[in-house]
Amino acid sequence: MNEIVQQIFQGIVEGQQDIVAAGVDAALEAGVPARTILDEGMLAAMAEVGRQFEEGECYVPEMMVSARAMKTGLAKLKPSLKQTNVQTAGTVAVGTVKGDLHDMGKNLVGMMLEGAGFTVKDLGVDVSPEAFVAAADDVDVIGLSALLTTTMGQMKTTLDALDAAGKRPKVKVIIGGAPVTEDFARHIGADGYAADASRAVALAKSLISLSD
Ligand code: B12
Repeated sequence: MNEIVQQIFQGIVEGQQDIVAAGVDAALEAGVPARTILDEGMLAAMAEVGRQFEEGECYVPEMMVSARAMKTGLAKLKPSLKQTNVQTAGTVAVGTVKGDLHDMGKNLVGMMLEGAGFTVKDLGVDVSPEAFVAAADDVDVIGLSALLTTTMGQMKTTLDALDAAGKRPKVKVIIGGAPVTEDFARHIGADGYAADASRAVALAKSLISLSD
């Protein structure tokens, strides 16, 4: 791994915002591609934090400082991830479902969609089914994010609410988040699932072109 990328990785695992911010600046300046910084430095570091939490090597406070360091790095990286400015491909509302406060995956998906030319409405975290229903009229696609097995059920509740409000025919619903699978998406009747932000972009594009 590139030395600066290694520093970013370590900075996120140890929750050192300043090191991460300086590392991202230095890596970009040295010509390291934004995708390498994201994949090998930042996402790999969050996966390591998740592993440590699971194995009892770190606890929620450590996870929070790592998350803060990751957010600082993502903010620095955002302009480079969005560089491809093309014309609007459609409008997507993204949100993390009710009861769930994890927002980095959702933010990243939003950023990459924007980079690909979509207009993105960020509904935030802990979003109620009613709020997703209210957003449905103005968008082509709704992206639901869930990181907890206990909140995945909210995805089905949200789909049911959209259905009950008569919005399902006009809006495509895509889902994602660490515990979510393709099978689960099919089971609850979502229009698609993507494992990461790049695939989310490809999925949103394909669903919009299908509905043209
Ligand atoms: C950081 C973190 C936190 C931070 C969140 C900060 C924030 N602002 O987001 C804090 C400390 C607040 C937190 C709290 C909790 N957390 Co937490 N957290 C994590 C951690 C380490 C990383 C998550 C992350 O940001 N990853 C990086 C992002 C970029 O990846 P991602 O979210 O997976 O997103 C990618 C894809 O999934 C996909 N994607 C995501 N969303 C969407 C949406 C769409 C539409 C699409 C198409 C794709 C897509 O694309 C993204 C980009 O590639 C994970 C571990 C892990 N392996 O996931 C645990 C983890 C999710 N947390 C866990 C737990 C248990 C909790 C708590 C319950 C802990 C507690 N006892 O309080 C609380 C719950 C709070 C709540 N109500 O939400 C567990 C969940 C276990 C389970 N099976 O349910 C995990 C898996 C840790 C573990 N290994 O045990 N957490």
